[in-house]
Amino acid sequence: MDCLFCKIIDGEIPSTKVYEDDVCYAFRDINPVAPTHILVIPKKHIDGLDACDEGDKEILSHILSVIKLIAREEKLTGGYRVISNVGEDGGQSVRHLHFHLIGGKKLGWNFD
Ligand code: DGP
Repeated sequence: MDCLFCKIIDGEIPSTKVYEDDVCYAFRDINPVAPTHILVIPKKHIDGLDACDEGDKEILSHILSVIKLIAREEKLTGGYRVISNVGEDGGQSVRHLHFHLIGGKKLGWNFD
């Protein structure tokens, strides 16, 4: 499968790793929109949140706990935002499930 994020997990494409375990991988976004902008992705290829099924529940809950852990390590004490874009209207450009962890500044709320 020709998937950019699978290649990042495999190390074929370099990335700045923030966290890794058996289930997920986290790395810094190439186009950060805030001082902290990290992507957390499952090692299992899943196209997006819309492609998750019952069997992926443990992966999803694990990723959410990892996000909390990373936020603590990144010292995002003032808060942060977690986003998963889904499909074309949602602005998803990479069809491998990912959660954006964004913080380090006061975030606005702007949908164009
Ligand atoms: P989304 O638009 O929600 O599908 O987010 C995809 C994100 O992936 C986007 O913020 C930019 C990031 N991205 C795309 N290609 C690369 C890459 O090669 N390396 C890294 N670190 N991030 C990438």
